[in-house]
Amino acid sequence: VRAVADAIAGAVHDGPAVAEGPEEGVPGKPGPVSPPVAEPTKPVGPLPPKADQSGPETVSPTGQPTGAEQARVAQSGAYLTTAQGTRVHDSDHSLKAGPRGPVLLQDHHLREKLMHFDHERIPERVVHARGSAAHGVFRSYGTAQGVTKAAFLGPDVETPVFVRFSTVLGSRGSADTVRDTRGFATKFYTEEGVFDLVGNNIPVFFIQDAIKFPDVIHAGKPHPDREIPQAQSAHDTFWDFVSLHTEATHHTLWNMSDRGIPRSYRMMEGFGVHTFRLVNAEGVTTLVKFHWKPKLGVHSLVWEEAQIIAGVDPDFHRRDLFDAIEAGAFPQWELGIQTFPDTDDQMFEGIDLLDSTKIVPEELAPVQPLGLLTLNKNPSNFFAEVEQVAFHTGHLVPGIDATDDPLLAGRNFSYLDTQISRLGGPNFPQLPINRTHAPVNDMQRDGMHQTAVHRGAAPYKPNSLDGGCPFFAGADAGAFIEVPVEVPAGRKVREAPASYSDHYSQARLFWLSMSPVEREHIIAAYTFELGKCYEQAVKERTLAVLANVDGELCAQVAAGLGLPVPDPSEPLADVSPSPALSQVGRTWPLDGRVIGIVTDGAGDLAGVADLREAVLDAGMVPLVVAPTGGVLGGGDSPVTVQRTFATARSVEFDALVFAGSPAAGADAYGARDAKAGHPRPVTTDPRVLALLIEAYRHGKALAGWGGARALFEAVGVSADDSGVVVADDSQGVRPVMELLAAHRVWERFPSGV
Ligand code: HDE
Repeated sequence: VRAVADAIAGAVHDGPAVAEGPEEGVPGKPGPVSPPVAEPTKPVGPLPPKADQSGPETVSPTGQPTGAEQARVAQSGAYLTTAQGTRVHDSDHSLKAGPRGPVLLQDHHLREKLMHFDHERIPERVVHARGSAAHGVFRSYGTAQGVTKAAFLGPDVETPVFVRFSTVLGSRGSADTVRDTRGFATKFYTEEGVFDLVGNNIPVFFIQDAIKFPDVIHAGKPHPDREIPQAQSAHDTFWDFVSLHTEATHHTLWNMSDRGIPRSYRMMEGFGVHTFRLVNAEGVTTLVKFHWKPKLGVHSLVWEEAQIIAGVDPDFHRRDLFDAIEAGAFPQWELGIQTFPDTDDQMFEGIDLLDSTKIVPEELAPVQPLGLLTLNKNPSNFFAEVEQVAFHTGHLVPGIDATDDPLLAGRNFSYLDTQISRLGGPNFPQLPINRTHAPVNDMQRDGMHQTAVHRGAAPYKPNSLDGGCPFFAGADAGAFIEVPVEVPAGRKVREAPASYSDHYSQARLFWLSMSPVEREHIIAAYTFELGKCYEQAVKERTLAVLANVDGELCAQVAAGLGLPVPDPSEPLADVSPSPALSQVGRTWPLDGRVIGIVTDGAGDLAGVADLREAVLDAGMVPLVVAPTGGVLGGGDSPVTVQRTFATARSVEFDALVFAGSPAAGADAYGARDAKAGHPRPVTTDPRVLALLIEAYRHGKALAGWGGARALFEAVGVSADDSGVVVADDSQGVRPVMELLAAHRVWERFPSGV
């Protein structure tokens, strides 16, 4: 084989691949031909697939390796081939009748290559199109055994998972940091089949009944005539809908809060939203709500930051997740449940558990931890895994069942349905990322994109021709048996229960639970979004909605819009705040936080190197910013530059440290005059000033030594301000790291951004 391969390689590399070049400039005589493109390296096999990314065995009729081996078969051998496995000797030129002649239809390689390319795209998800994902493992504590018989929730059981995070409204190529709800969908490959927990980072939804889903999404998506704005709720149709359809008020308030602009997927909570029904080995049922709690805490961007990032780095969240996992800083979440007795009315403390616009405050029902999720592996191929993964609320395992939440019922229909058009047929469970890790023996046959070669003559039941196989399982053999709950009898109606008409009490509860800075952000968000609307009636109607939530909120937004403050149309709800809803006031681990170290490239480089090490030791990411790229200094501690004044922007850092030349003052950060090759007498580089001013405005910790004081003063930042550390050397600025535990310097707000 090697000899044949070498011979072919020789023919390609060394032999005359194209006929002798015709003469130039002679009419009727062909001109010279371009030489074949040389390979840059010697032939080697493809990269091995990452471990454990394949599904169970499928059967090949010819005995070729399948299942776990399939990835290798899809891409093996050192030589380029057609899809039929025929080796290709040229993929750069079409087959032509002479170098300037017409292209020949017999060129199968050209035809196949273009045909495949023409069909590379599939429809993007109708919602949640923009997302990114990672593999991981869920380790159960075993604490849920009293309430569920789900095997993957037994003590110390480890289950492989795949988690996809997403925005909702934007297209596949839209920016990550737009104001929106985020999806948090988890596929557990359990031994009893796949369990999908298809949740969001916001615990409530805009609508109570799935029949309204097309309405809310049509309102939020770009206007159908001009297809703008992309990935935004700041437009007339969205606000038109949510001001008319007031059950959306609670979710909208969450979107306008800091929860609508997360700092990172790693720093988001997740919620199952609906109430689910767990059943234990004795058949006893419990109603529950699922929660994911991030180990790094729940943190957000500020709005101006989110807007800047959408231009500077639209892949900010995707990059953050990928980089953290590549660096070994594996993000973790604890899965927990709130539990409620499975009463006939399915109410808890006056809260309707079947109404997905309501939460149950954690102070009334604490979240009880069940296990730990760790994301530890990035996908190998974005399309095959992140695009082709198909979640479904109906993918349940024994011990976990649905409730009669009408929103959940609609979802249980919709997720299966959507895959038919998105993934092109009914066989999407056979795609590697969707394959269950449990044995499959269904009687589904044929269909588009069938990849299995099923055996047997009797894909029906009952049968005697295949020996009766496969057999039904009882509960003792791990069958999924729907919990036989009583269904309330009644007339067929298109109605909702009376409790569903409470649209404001929990919006008010959320508002009252916010700290002053979080309230300021909510007011600013409403003022921004409504300020982007053109229709006066839409703005006025939204103010009428806000009047029923809180007078101060309504008055402040009205002031920003220059509109009168309406009176509430109903009494304000008498509710108690839930302190657990606020993101401010606690401290969190520092892992993976990004600290920019800005140097003029010539100053205290030993100090920069020393600080870099200290940041790394603390589990954070130091990024050195200098006037130009390359390596600074030399000797024992050269410093590699990661960002230049041209590529750095404050928004990618959680804190900035300015390491100037001792006593050089503000001028230390000037740009170099490339022509002269030496620091020119500077006025301070405006890009450095922008770094500093933005970081200050966004409540980020700042520090500096050796002239930083003068630089800070040049932009009106005092060394005595909260969150500013000025010292004599790199050792002295280290306390800046501790400031990150609170995420931001909250004392700098309200700031007007
Ligand atoms: Fe979804 N939703 N949804 N949704 N949803 C989809 O399924 C739908 C709802 C959520 O990363 C679609 O495969 C209906 C609530 C996530 O692949 C679609 C209703 C919650 C994702 C669909 C809802 C979600 C989706 C589009 C109202 C939070 C991304 C593509 C009854 C609990 C999953 C797809 C991924 C995706 C329908 C409401 C979460 C069309 C009809 C509530 C995280 O089937």
